[in-house]
Amino acid sequence: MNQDYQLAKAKYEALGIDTEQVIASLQTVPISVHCWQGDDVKGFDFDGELSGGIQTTGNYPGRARTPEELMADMDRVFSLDGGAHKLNLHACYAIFEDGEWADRDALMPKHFAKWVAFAKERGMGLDFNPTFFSHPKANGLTLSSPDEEIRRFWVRHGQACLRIAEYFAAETGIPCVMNVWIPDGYKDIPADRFSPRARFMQSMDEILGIGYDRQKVLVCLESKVFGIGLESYTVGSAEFGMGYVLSRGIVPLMDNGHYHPTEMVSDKISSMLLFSPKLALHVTRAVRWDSDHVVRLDDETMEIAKEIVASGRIEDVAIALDYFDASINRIAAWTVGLRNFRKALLIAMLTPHESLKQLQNEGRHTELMVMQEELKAYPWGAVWGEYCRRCGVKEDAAWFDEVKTYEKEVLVKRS
Ligand code: RNT
Ligand code: ZN
Repeated sequence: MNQDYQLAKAKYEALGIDTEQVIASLQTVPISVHCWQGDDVKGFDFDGELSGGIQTTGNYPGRARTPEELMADMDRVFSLDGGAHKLNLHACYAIFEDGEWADRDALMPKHFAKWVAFAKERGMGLDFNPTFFSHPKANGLTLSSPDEEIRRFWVRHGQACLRIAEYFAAETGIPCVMNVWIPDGYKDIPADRFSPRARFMQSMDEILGIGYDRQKVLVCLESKVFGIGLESYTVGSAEFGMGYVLSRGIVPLMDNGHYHPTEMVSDKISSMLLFSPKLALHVTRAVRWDSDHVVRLDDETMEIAKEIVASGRIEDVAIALDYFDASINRIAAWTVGLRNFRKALLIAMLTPHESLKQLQNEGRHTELMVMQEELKAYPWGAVWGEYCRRCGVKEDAAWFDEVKTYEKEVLVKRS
């Protein structure tokens, strides 16, 4: 056994933590990997601009242009992080064959058969997202549109996606998280804030109204505070989202880029878990705005992981990544964020939560702070190294050599 790991193991043992058990359980935590980091959220069904108030910046070479390229790139990413994964798809990643094409309201399971085969071969589950943006009918409002034809179109899209999510769950045998996020909102002060929200509520009810197996599909609703060009009003605000999910018994999804800058998702997790049996997260990094930068191992990332682990409810939390950086090697961007959240979970699992809770309960706040700060210097890196070795992945930046080779041999040849 590696000597660094031996020493670390003993150090954690003194805190009452069994690193062997931690290593075993970290491997089983699925992190849902977002396909859209690989191609700058373009998808395969339309050739237009990314819309909906989200943006990728940069034109680093090597963007995946086809399903085959995207799959190959994702395989690279999966091979560089030890542990369970899910593959997170958007509806716009439908794969059409033999010149066939279907609009969003006519998507069918068969348009995702190749993704299902990909996931099954790798023994992983699939998550899904209807795509309410980057479409000619998404120039204004979608599910909250006052234009009944447009609104109905997007309701049909949501319903079609629900059927596809059921198909994913049935095929893989793993429940599918289906997340609804709509970009609907206004740049400037609206005359009527009420009606779009009432229509969104009605549309969501119509989507859920077709019925689905709640054990197999976890429908989520992701709220947001604003988007680019949608600064003054967001239909699916935090209050709308919370009211809707709790009253309909679906799952809240919190994206940590979707709140005011001093609001912390880490502080919201415990409240949501008290009122909702399940919770879903989009782990991202907002720099000054919802910029979707690569997830770093920063304080909030670690605090989010700590809250998940300390709650004792990790099984009830669906963890997904959500960012898109086109200014750096996309495989590295994916991998850094994925490994970082895995590291954050490891650090959280190596924390003696019970004894820290006791210090809090006994009012020993000085000692609590001392311990919290001292723990930061504990040798979690040695446990990470051992974890990676056991998973057969590179423990340090050596993984980047593989990415560099792939860039040279594959990515730069895409133009
Ligand atoms: C947008 C939301 C949403 C998207 C993806 C592509 O602000 O975060 O989750 O990023 O659906
Ligand atoms: Zn998100």
